[in-house]
Amino acid sequence: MIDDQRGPATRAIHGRPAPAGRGQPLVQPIVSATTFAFETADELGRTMAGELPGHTYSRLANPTVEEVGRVCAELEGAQDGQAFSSGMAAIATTLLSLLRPGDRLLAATQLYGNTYSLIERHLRPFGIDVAYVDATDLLAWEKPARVLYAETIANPGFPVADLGALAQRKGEGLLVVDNTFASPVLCRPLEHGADLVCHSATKYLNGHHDVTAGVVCGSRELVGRVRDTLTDLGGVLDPFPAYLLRRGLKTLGLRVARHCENALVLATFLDQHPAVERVHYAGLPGFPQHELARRQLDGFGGMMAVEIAGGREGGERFMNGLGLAARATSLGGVETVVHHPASTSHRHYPPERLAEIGISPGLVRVSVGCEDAADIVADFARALARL
Ligand code: 4LM
Repeated sequence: MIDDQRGPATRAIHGRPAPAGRGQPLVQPIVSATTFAFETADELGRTMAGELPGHTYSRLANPTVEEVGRVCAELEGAQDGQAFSSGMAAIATTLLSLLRPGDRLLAATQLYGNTYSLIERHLRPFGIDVAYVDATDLLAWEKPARVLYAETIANPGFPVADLGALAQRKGEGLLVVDNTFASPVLCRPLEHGADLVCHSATKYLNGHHDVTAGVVCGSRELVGRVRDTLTDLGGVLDPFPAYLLRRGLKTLGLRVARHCENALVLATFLDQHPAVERVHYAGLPGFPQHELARRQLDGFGGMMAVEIAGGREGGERFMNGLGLAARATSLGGVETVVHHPASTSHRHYPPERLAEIGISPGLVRVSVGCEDAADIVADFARALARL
């Protein structure tokens, strides 16, 4: 962890101090070159070997992409950060760099669907010993494991992982946390004892539903290990989306504050509506882990789920009645979107397992955007009135 007294909005806008010198570009330019030329063959060889500083080939390192890693590291209070071509590339590369056949992976029961299928379809067949435990069952996390893996606010039911308590139970293992739903504005897992933090930067970090990217932050040593694996696997971010992501990051503080404000207004409205059976939102006093969320997060975030009477059919009718909110998968952008986890983001889970982890067939997930709160509420009120 590094000590930086600046607030998250300042860190997101300014990143790490720029190099000294007059006439420096205020924003990071797009360096589209895949390869870099040197005066001598020896210089090229020594730079590639890491003996001299500099760039040689963009799969190994690219200045525009590096800037994203630096800003995210700054936001997470990490020594180092690395950008990837997607959140899944970040997660897969991280887990493959840390685990070997025979190692145990202890993972939370509620995870994004493709993280679950990465574990089941790829890591388990390669000889990783996988066990799932409820994020809230702290005793279960005491089993020795090489890697402990959880999401800060889990997708899609939102149980909040007590990161400090998990860190105390990790023993010799490494705690890896997917911080996508919280964003570093609301939670910095390294402050609670995590070793590595992953993000789907496709969501809040970029924030505009127009870039697919991922990020990993942590100590120089661990991120270096992940970066070595990335060089072999190749899931690198391209400089053009890296530029957009860097631009999106500048408004992260503003956007997350607005997402939180709007979500609390919408959750309070839905919670009192007779057609809504249940609202899952960490900011509501009745949420099972409201106190933990209050302690660990600097805000309750923009994600919630609602259960409407009538199961899957009721949920679909409700979704189809919305006008402002888009029916779309993904989350964390300025536009409000709704989706049905059981048929989209979590379709990889067998139905009985979804039931076990509390994801009902009618659950509708809402990613509350940055529109005017009154317009979002009016849209949901109209859709509920039509049921
Ligand atoms: C979704 N999620 O839920 P890329 N980690 C978390 C996620 O929610 C996601 C990823 C990683 C959704 C996508 C369709 C907690 C994705 C994967 O899509 O590979 O950037 O991130 O709707």
